[in-house]
Amino acid sequence: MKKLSIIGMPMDLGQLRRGVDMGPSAIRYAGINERLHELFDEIDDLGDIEIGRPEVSVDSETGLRNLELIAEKTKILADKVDDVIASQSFPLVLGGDHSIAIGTLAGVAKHYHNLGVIWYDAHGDLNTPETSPSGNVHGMSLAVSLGLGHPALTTVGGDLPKIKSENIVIIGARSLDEGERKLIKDLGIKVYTMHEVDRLGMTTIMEETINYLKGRTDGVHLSLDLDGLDPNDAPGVGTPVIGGISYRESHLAMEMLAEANMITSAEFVEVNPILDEKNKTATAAVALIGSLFGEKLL
Ligand code: B3U
Ligand code: MN
Ligand code: MN
Repeated sequence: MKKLSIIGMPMDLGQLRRGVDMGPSAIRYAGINERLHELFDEIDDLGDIEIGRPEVSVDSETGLRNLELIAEKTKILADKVDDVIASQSFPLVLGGDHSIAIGTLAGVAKHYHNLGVIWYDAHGDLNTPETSPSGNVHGMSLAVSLGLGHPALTTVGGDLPKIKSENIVIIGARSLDEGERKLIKDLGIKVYTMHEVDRLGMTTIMEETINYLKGRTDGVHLSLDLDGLDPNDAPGVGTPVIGGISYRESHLAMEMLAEANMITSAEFVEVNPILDEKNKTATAAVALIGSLFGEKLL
């Protein structure tokens, strides 16, 4: 029996722009249930995790914004994701800014020894409090999952690290900070920047990614930041970066993942309806989710 559980995580505490807390609503409004109902035997929308409207706080020692709150809320998400997997259902998390991945990965990682991660993003999200140019936690979530960063975050949902550097593939990177580049080199993280997207094409990148992860992992999480796409195709994101992956290339990537039958959990993040044009970005997210779960053109 094929079961899907949808978890909304309307958290905008990992960055400064308001509106990304409405991402889950925008994605539901764009018709996620209708799109997926034929692809699963059962779809359970678990609603949104309660975030509230907390005061913005800045950690005096590190300059990190909303540190304690992000730790508290991502822990709740981790437990929910853990429960969903334990009930033999596929967890699909709707963000929210990308700091939510701290919770998603903490929950997923309880079920896999060698969890693979595809990080589809214009950014690396590999900053630490020492290297972050902004103090925004959404630029740190991949590093946190590797066990690097503030202990309040790296210990969310259990021991660290949640993932291993050799099990990560980043796709679509085109805005990497100095410290992130150094970390990528030091840890040997596999990255397909936009240079490789142009040079190799998405077909080769996905074939290589699938082969690479297939041999070494026992589950693969897809963390898709809508800003990985070009801002023409996905304008409703907080930090757009020109020269991104096209809508078509992204569909191809999702279709190839569906064929490979390897994704065991997923999240779609950074949809900001206030910055969007007629819900274009949420609509793109829903279409990509359809392809990821095996929707066919013919
Ligand atoms: N690398 C920058 C900007 C950034 C990261 N993720 C997004 N923007 N979406 C930072 O603040 O860490
Ligand atoms: Mn991101
Ligand atoms: Mn990004």
